[in-house]
This record gives sequence, C-alpha cells and structure tokens, in this order.
Amino acid sequence: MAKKREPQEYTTDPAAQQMLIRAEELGVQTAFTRADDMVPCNIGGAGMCCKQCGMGPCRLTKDGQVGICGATIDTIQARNLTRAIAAGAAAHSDHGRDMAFLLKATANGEAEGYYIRDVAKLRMVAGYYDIPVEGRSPEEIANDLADFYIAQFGQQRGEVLPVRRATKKRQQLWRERGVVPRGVDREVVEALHRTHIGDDQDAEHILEHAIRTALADGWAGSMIATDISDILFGTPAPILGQANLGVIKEDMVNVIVHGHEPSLSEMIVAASQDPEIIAYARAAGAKGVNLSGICCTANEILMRQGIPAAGNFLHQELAIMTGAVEAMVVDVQCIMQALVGLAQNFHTQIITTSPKVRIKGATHIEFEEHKALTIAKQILKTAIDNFKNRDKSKTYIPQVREDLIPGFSHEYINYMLGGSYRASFRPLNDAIMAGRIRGVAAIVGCNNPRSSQDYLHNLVTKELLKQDVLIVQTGCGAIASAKLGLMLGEAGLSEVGPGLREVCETVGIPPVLHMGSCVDNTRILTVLTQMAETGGLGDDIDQIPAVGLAPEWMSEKALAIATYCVASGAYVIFGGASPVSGMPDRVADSDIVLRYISQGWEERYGGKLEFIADPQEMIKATLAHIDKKRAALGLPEYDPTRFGRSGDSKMLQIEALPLEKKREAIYGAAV
Ligand code: NFS
Repeated sequence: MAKKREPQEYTTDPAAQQMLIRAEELGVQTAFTRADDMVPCNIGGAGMCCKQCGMGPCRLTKDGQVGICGATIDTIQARNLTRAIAAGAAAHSDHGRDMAFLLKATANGEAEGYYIRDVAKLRMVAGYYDIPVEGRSPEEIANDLADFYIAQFGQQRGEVLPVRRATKKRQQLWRERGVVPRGVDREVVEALHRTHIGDDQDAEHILEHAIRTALADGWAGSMIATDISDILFGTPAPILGQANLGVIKEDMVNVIVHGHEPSLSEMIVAASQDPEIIAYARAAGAKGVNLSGICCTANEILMRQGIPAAGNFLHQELAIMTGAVEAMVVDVQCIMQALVGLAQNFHTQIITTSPKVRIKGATHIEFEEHKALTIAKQILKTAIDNFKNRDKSKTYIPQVREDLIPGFSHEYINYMLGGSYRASFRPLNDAIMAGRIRGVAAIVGCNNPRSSQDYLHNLVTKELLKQDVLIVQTGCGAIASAKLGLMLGEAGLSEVGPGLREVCETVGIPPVLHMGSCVDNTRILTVLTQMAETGGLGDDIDQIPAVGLAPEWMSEKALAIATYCVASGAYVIFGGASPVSGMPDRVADSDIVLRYISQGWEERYGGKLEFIADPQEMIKATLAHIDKKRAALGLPEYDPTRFGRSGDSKMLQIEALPLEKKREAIYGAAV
C-alpha cells in the first residue's frame, strides 16, 4: 500500500484542505484517500499490457517478449495510446454532435427556452462554409449551419471542412501526410478497427491514425461544440465571477451543476432566475436558489453568465461534504461514481440527466431539449423540496473564495487588442517580437489525485508569469488559477515579470486569461492561427514561441487535445506519468513510442508530446522551447531588464518619489 498522505499534502487549496480534515473526522473516503490505497499497476501504467483480445491480457515485461499473437511492445503501446485518443475525441465530438442537434432544434422552434443569442457569430461561422447569410433570418442560417455541422460527423469521404480555418501551410502539410480527417465518426471508428487484434501492426502507422483522429476532434468535433455554444449562449466576454467552495451559501438552496454540456446548465441558470422558482424556494424557507458549477460545466456558465465555480475536478466530492448541497446535477464526463455513496452520508441528491449516463443509486431526471425549461424547473423544484432535509449539524462550508474575470474568447482577445475598428492580434505579436512578452503558454487540463491538487498547475503558472510568459488557460487548470486569484486584473500582477506586466496594464487584462472549458481549447488553436496569419511570428503555429502544458492531466480527453495540438505544430508537455513510458531499464525498446511521439512527431508536424514529471524541468523545457523559437525567428533574445519602465504601477511608484529621484527613475542614473 502506498503511504497515506496528510490533508496538506493532498492539495494546496485551503478550502480543500479544510474539507479533507472534515472527511477524516467523518470517516469518509475521497479520491485522495483512494489514490493512497490504490497502487497503480506499473505494467499497465507504462503501456505494456495488451488486453485487446481474449488470449491475453499479455504483459510484456521481458526483453524481446511478444504477445500471444506476436504483437511487439511498440505495437501494443501505440494501440493503447490510440484507443485513449479515440475515446477522448469521441467524448468531445459527441458533445459537439449534441450541440449541432440542439442548434437544429432551436432553428426550427422545437427547443423550449433556447434562442440564438449571438447572430454575429452565427453569420461569421456560416461564412466560413459559404452558407448564404444575406437577406436570411438567423433561424434559416442556423438551420443550414446545423445540417452542415451534423453532416461533418457522418461524412465518409473528402475532408472535414473546419480544417479550412487552419493556416494554409498547415492544411497543406496535413494533406501531404494524408491525415486530414474525412469525417469525425469515421476516424474514431477506424481507430478502434485498426487497433483490434490482428489489424494495424506498425506503431508509426497506427500513430498516424491517432493524429488523424485527434484532428477530427480539435478541428471539427470540439470546434463545432465551441462555435454552437457561442451562437446559442453568447460568445464570452469579461465578466466578474467567483471560485471555490465558499460560493456555497448557508441560507440558500444550493444546486451544483457538474459535467460538460452547456445545454442543460444554461437552462438551469435560466430556470433559477424564474420568479416561480424563486417564490418556491422562499416558500421552502430559503432565500433563493444558489447555483454553482464544477468541472467544465462550471467554466461554460462562469464564462458567459458569471455563475460561480465551486471548484475543479477534485472538488466534486468535497462540495457534497459541505452538507449544504441540495442537489448535484450531472450530465456527462468526469463525474465520479463515488458521488452517490458519499451523498448518502448527507441529504444531497445526485441527479443524472443524460440519456447516456446513469449512476446506480442516483435519481434520474432525463433532460430533453424540447422541454428543456420545464425539466430544468422540475430539477430545481426537486432540489428545493430537499432543502428541509438539510441537517444543520452536518453543515460545514469553508469560507474560501476568490474573485476572477473570466471570458477571454478569441473574439474578445482580438477586440481588446485593437478595439472595434482595429480588432487585431498585431499588438500581441508586436509585444512578443519586442520581447516584452517572452512567449505564450497554454496551461490546461485536469486535477489528478496522484499529485497535490493544483500544486503543479500553480507552480508552473506562477514561475512562467515571472518569466514574462503570457498564460491562457481552460478546463480545471483555469479553475486552479482562479482559486489562487491570478485571474483578476491587478491582483494577479504583483508576481508578474516587468514586460508582461506593462502589457497587462496597458491593455487592462489579467496575466492569466481564462478561455473556457476543455472543448474550448479550439479557441487556442484559433488564437495561434491568427497570430501566425497576423505576421512577424512565422507563417505557421510551429514557429510561434508557444507551449501547451497539462501538468495534472488524467483523462483520455486530455490525450486527444495534446495530440491535436501537436499535429497543429505545438510543443505539449504533460506532467505526471506517461501512459507509454515503457520500462527501458528492464525492457529494451519499450520506449520506442515514447520517443516517436516526441522526435518523430516533431520531424513530421513541428510539434511534440513529452511527459515531464518534475515541475522545474517542465518550466525549463518550456522556456528553452520559447527561446529556441524566438531565436529561429530572429527575434531579440529575451532580456528581463529591458522593459517595465512604463505602465501604471511604475508611474505610480515614480509619482511618489521626490523630484530628483523622479528624473533618475524615468531617464536612468546617467542623465
Ligand atoms: Ni477537461 Fe473538463 Fe477537468 Fe480534465 Fe475533466 S472537467 S473536459 S477532462 S477533469 S480538465
């Protein structure tokens, strides 16, 4: 059995620490304690176990050993990784498909409570695919766009068309390598086919299809999901929000929405503001209904409505332990089965809503878009009816919460840099070219109870900020920074390098930009593409001084994201353990795949995937890559002392100096 850790070792979040002490008092298990009890299988963990057929599972632990069918270690590892990527791509893309059906139903007046909120985005997206917009109603355009998007999933031949939104050079590269996805579903199905017993048995060939499958996620399934969420619920723009368990309120009916699809959560937000529901809650003795979110559902409604986030992935059990949550409403993905058993210690109802997800012991209220508002109200009334069952003696809400400003969609970043008439990435490119901003890092992904919650995220984020690296975030990583207070204008600036600080002060942005849920990682692809097209930083993503990091990854979706980012030209660093690490000290050549997804992919796509457990090494590798890309572009070497003389804070400091010191501070000692 692994060593049992103390609450302070489980997490760096003070609210979570309080709740884990509470868990010990109550004698309940959590993912943190289960991780202590469950030693990971080192053979499976290294990708060296094949359980694709009934002759095995075959564990290849000796030099030169092969499976019963003769499969070699690299074939097995490539199969395992490709299957994980296919599952991740399937999860994102099935979400995208459901959004496309919702758009269709909305366009045809069949989706109760939904309407098209962002007509400008609808017209813009339709324009990418030559769908006529002039003289047509939003519903007509939306109907055609929905049909077009639905067809992208089942398309059999040709190319998925959102790839047109990549740089010309990148599209060309994908075509030359034969990896442009034909249809989203086709690539996922083919990934499963190729990795079945007795099929594709050349690791590099299998991994080329992993690239194609991941591209079907990033440049189709997920991109479709983000587009439609913006069209139906509004493209995010900065808004004030809060994060952490302290957003749960003692005197209100607390409902937590958890999962991924904004279709349900947005409707629950609407229902919670309905006078009928507010009156119903008051009649039950509460002040009203207090909504908050967990995981990517949290990000969806935080970005658009400012609904607070109760926390990230590892907060789901902790929220229930507050004893103050009347209902946790879940849809799909990242929902722990342990919630139901844990909730039995309290009065919390776990309500499943998706036709795809049921959990034994949970209440199922199936969500259906045709009666969405009615069902959302029914869910809230179920929660309100449960308020009377709350046991005050079991209530414990840690008073920890932070303010934040989320809502940095690529459209908003473009606008904020240039205003309505000059919307452009030019100022960002210029700041990178001058060296004010050293480079950009996207720090995204999950929590993983194998490491201390948020520790790796926050350590890497804080260090890169000091090094003048602008950070964009999504998913549970974004909530980690939010809880730390790094997403609030000036609040995040005290620890930021001088050049980056100047830019943040001039533009009026926090140094860490919250760009949304994990599906919204496609916004990062769009930003990088627009940066390449703006000029000065090469002509494709692989030339930009940028790195993607997922320090605490755990889900298959994260692997799919990593792979489409690599195929798009990015260097991606994952923390924790590699699922294809092999044991090269015991089995020679068990790291062929590990090396291939780094050097091999870099030669082919200009991007690479590496697993680096040590955070200091992660930071070093990030900065080295950024500096290497700067040098390749002929940009000046990064110099931390060069900037930081202007900017609001500097001017305020200078203002406070006596006259003679002022002159020196502005012009330097030599003047
Ligand atoms: Ni992303 Fe979002 Fe969080 Fe990981 Fe799960 S919620 S889709 S997978 S755990 S970041």
